[in-house]
This record gives sequence, structure tokens and C-alpha cells, in this order.
Amino acid sequence: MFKFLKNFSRSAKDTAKKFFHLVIPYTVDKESIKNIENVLYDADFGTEVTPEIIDEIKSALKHDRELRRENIIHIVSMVLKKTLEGAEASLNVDGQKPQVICLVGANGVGKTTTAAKLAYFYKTAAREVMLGSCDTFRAAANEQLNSWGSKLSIDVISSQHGADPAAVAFDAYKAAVARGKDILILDTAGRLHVKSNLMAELQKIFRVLKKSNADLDPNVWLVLDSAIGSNTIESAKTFHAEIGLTGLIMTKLDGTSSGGPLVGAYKKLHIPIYFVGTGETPESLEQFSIENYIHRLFPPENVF
Ligand SMILES: Nc1nc2c(ncn2[C@@H]2O[C@H](COP(=O)(O)OP(=O)(O)O)[C@@H](O)[C@H]2O)c(=O)[nH]1
Ligand SMILES: [Mg+2]
Repeated sequence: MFKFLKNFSRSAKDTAKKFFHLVIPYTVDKESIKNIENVLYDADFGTEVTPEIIDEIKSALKHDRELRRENIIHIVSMVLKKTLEGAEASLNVDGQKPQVICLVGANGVGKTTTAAKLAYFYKTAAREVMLGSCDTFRAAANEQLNSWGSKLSIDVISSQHGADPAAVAFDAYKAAVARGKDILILDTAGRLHVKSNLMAELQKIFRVLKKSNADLDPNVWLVLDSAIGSNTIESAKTFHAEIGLTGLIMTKLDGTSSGGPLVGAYKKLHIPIYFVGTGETPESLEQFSIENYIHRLFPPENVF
């Protein structure tokens, strides 16, 4: 019995550590404000968001000599809410048919997994979905997407390793039209030999898609890994400048990451955030909600 309780309390603590993403000090005064600044920088809120929060805390400290934890949480939440205003978005599934979603991003951020999760998400919402495997650069990428497709009973269009990604996109689009699909999700490569090649490849995909339908307005969603903090915003800026992004997705929020870079990226670019990834299963994808995001940062203490 005693042993059980001991184990239980340890696992409860682990849970608390895992989900308590932002550890706010119990009290903050003028002297200890640096502590909260460090917490925010450690959580990758960066120079986009941290100074704003610190300014708010400083101005609250003009009225109270000392702020309690709940006051700080309130201030952080308010600034985040304000910063993220307008960030929630959902795909207009009743618009063009098929809607094309092209997932782009660096290697390993979770594009292929997210493509499968998105397909599952829309399939569950009774939409006809198709996947296109435009990462022809990595030998295992086709296999990975095809294996998701057969697990989830979703059609996948793919070609052989080394094929032209734009040709796969073209074939996938034609097949999606022919089969009356509502949504086509294209997975793409993360890195080619030279960085500029990747952007050229992506631009070619869009050019070729436009050839099959001049009115096509593809959704271009950048997948960001929340575990990679510092250069997220820089990478988002580069992708946006080169290919024009229409949405963001942040993966791996189930880890210890606060998702701070997501807030910074939104503040800088004002590109809507469609989804967050919270695990490796098909179900672990949530539509982005500001309220849920803040709740994840500061879960009610009595949960633990
Ligand atoms: N914990 C967790 N792992 C994820 C998530 N999304 C993707 N992954 C994992 O990240 C790794 C790279 O994913 P992959 O989709 O192959 O990345 P890609 O190179 O961008 O296509 C895989 O092991 C995935 O299972 C997520 O939201 N949470
Ligand atoms: Mg991949």
C-alpha cells in the first residue's frame, strides 16, 4: 500500500513536470523580475514577446510592491491572448474542390506524420481525402506515407525515389479531381543538397499545380517543431519570403516545449495557426485554440 502511494506520488510529480510548461516563480518584485524574464527566454518566447510581458509586469509592480504567482500568470495569459488574437483558423472545406494543402518545413519537424494526421482529421469529419507523396528525395518517405495511407484507408499517390516532386503533385491533383476528393494533402521534402534547391522545388510544385488549374489557391502550411526553439522564426521568415505561407502548424507540443516560438512566429508574420501536434498517433492533432494553448501552459494546479 505504502509502496503504491510512493509510486503514485512520483508519477503525479512527473506528470506535473511534463505538463507544467511554464514555471512561474511564486512571487516577483522589482529585484526578482529577472527570474521571470529568464523563464520566458528559456521557454523561447524570445525577443518578440518577452519584453512585452516584462513591461506589463513592471507596470503592475508600480501599483503593488510584490506580485503573486497568479497575478503573473494573469499578465502572461493576457499578453499571449492579445498577441495571438486572430491566430485561430480553420480550413474552408467548402471552398475549392479539391482543397490542396501543401505541407512544407525542415527535415524531421513532423511533416509526413502531420500529413497522415490531417488526412485522418478530415476523414473523421466525413471528407474525402487523398495524400500525395512529394518527398521523393528521402527513400523512406514514400514508404512512410503509404504505410499511413493503408493503416488509415486513405489513397496515396506516390512515385519512385528521385522522381520530380512537381510531377507527383500534378498526378496527385489530377487523381484527386478525377476521384472527386474534397482535400488533397501533399507531403514535401525537408532538405535537398543545397537549401535554395528546396525552395526552387517547392516553387515548381506550385507552378505545375497552377498549370492544371489556373484558379487553384493552394494552402501552404509550414510545419514547425516546437522542440526547436531559437531559429523557428528565422526559418518561418525564409519560407514565407520564398514561397508565401498561408498557415502554420506546430508539432510536438506533447513534449516539454512551451510552444513559445509559435507565439513569436505569429507575432512576426501574422500567419494563422491551424493545428498543433500532440503526439505520434493519428488522433494527436488539435485545431489550434488560444484558450487550450494557454491552458496547456498553466493547467489548474489542483489537477496534480
Ligand atoms: N511526440 C511527437 N512526435 C511527433 C509529432 N509529430 C511528429 N513526430 C515524430 O517526429 C519524427 C519525425 O516526423 P516526420 O513526420 O517523419 O518528419 P518529417 O521529416 O518532417 O516528415 C517522427 O518520429 C514522428 O513520429 C508530435 O506532435 N509529437
Ligand atoms: Mg517526411
